[in-house]
Amino acid sequence: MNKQCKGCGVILQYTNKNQIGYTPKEDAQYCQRCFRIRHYDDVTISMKTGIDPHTVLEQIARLDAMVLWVVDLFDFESNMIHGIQRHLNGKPLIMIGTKRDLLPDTLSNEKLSRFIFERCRDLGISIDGLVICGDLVKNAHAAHNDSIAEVKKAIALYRDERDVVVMGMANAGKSTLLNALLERNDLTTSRYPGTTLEIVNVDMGEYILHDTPGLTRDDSCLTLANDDVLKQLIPNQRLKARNYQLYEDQSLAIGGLARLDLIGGKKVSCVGYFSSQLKLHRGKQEKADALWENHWSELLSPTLTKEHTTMRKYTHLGCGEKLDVVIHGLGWFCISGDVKVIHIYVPKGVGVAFRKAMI
Ligand SMILES: Nc1nc2c(ncn2[C@@H]2O[C@H](COP(=O)(O)OP(=O)(O)OP(=O)(O)O)[C@@H](O)[C@H]2O)c(=O)[nH]1
Ligand SMILES: [Mg+2]
Repeated sequence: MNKQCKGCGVILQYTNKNQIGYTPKEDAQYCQRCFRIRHYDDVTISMKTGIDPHTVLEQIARLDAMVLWVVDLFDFESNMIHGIQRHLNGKPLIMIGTKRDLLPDTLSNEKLSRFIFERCRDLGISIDGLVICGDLVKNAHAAHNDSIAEVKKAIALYRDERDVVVMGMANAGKSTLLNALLERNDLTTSRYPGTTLEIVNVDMGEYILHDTPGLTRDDSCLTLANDDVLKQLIPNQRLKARNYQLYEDQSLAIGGLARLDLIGGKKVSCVGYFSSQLKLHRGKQEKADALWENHWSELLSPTLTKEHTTMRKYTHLGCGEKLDVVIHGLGWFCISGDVKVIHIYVPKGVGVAFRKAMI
């Protein structure tokens, strides 16, 4: 009988070293890829774009289960799945916002919840409940962390004799959440998207808990970046607000990845929320083109591509009370003040969203 890898769900095979599912040992519980991720943090075969999201959604739709929709709070915009309800055949849908520990602790959970419900409403997404979680990697069961207790409460409230399926975008923290619920690190997790490859069924006694492969989107930096750049994009510690007070036209470059121009303001506040491993360069807007031309991929690094890319420009007029300019998979700027025109330049293919501020 076909045996599944306990960590990623792939069917184990013993013949082809270069194909997923390979293990040399017939009695192994994990494939060699999982073994290497778990012991050496080394992904031998990247499956970042190798999983078909439509098939995964169809498999989820067929399950008789309530849904825990895991959403990375740092990468909230690209974790949104428009029309998610359509795919779920009326299953109860609870959003689990993860990685709360990466967001500034000056942001209260109340304010964050308000933001999430409003943003979902604006995007036409309706959820039955919300649990905000964080610090699940090392401190899931620490006395101060009630995340897992809250998730269990939500399961008890909505399960109604059904099973439970955990779904969401790749890298959102689904398998980490399952391990925390299980209190065992059975499922393979990694900092690279595309770790879980097939649905994994975990017997919880009263019900089956299904882990699922993450969905991917083509317009996220997480999908487009190579592994070296990925390491720098994904924050590994709490975000520090990078504050800029601007009194004239200015430009901010996030390495060689993206550029923000703020024009026509006499007093503008701009706060960047990006991984601390990324350098932000601030300068006069009139010199920004030359800086980009002459220093792209050297001073301005990392970059998404090796070639000098044509950047796509998005424009927003004014910023209302407070506006977030979000770059999918990368982070966001929060802008307030009397700015007239905002330009954001991103490599072709990368998505941008403008939203009412989260923080
Ligand atoms: N800071 C922080 N990181 C987390 C948390 N939960 C998960 N992560 C990290 O997020 C990354 C992805 O976690 P996984 O559990 O593998 O994510 P996944 O959703 O199962 O990913 P796929 O299987 O690729 O779809 C790993 O580097 C985790 O350590 C959390 O609560 N806080
Ligand atoms: Mg996973």
